[in-house]
Amino acid sequence: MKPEFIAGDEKRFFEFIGNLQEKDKIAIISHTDPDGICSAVIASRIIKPDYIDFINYQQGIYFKVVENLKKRKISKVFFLDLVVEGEKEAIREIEKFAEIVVIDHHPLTADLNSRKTIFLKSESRFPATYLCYYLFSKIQKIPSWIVAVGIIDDMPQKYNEKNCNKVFLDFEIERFQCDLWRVVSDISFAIAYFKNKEKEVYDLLMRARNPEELKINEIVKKVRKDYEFWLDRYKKAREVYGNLIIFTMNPKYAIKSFLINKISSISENKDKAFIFIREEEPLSISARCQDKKINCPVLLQEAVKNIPKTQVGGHVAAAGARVPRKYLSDFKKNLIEAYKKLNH
Ligand SMILES: [Mn+2]
Repeated sequence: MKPEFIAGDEKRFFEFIGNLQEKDKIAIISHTDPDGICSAVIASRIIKPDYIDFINYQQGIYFKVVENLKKRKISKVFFLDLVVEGEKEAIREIEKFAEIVVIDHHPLTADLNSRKTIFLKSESRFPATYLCYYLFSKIQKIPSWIVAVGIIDDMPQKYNEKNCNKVFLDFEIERFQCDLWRVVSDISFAIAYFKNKEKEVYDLLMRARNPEELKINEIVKKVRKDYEFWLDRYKKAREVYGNLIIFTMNPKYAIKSFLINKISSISENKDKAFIFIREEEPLSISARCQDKKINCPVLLQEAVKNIPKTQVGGHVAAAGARVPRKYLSDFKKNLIEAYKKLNH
């Protein structure tokens, strides 16, 4: 399956890679999820970055990124699995001192190709890991299990415990014998464990020649215990309002997205809307509706109405929000009403 780029020119990418010089200072900025981390690992095998950082979208984050790149005298920047179209100003600022490659698959909102920027964008259905594999494996062989992990995690509607090995055939990646599902969930747990220190997971993946060499059993055990506890709580304590399901949780590790992805992608749950709330300051809220009957950002936007200092973002089937903790009950009340309204 060859990815189709809806913006950008592959040829320019290969010229860019061919023109990299010893004196270049290279940075990779990638997304904090498995797709982003695996993308960074694949790219790093070939371009040997001097600086690497993992970010998640939040207000003002690109301002910090620009400062960091400047300070480190970076001359080439790779943005992977990140939406940068809303950050035109930051991109134009970076172009004053560096050249840029963007490889992404989130919905296209603007074409940022310029003399200094190679902006490669595909449709959402091709994970960034796969785009990186497709491009970089033309230069050097890439270990297939790392590619498989990134793709599977990005496609919870398609891959599960039983069919995950199909990824090798579906994406024409060389088969690798291992308990692939186990590796995928172990990596997700490791990311939860190292929340905000995702580079640790990247380093583990860079060092390991095969999944056995990851040696993360102890870490995984801790997070899995937390995960199983909250999965059990979910079964007993979730609030059900027709097809709207709300669950408030207070886990030790960052397992909320993993749990909501797992539960919402079960086939009998496809028509339901899920809202998981992590009790921290501010509340961290995830919304999922796999069949897209409910538009998640619209639902959340309605639910934060009249609540100060909130943030909402995301895609139709998966979105997130931040709400000050003291407004938990207002948020829930609004949410139930908004759901009723949107479901009619
Ligand atoms: Mn992705």
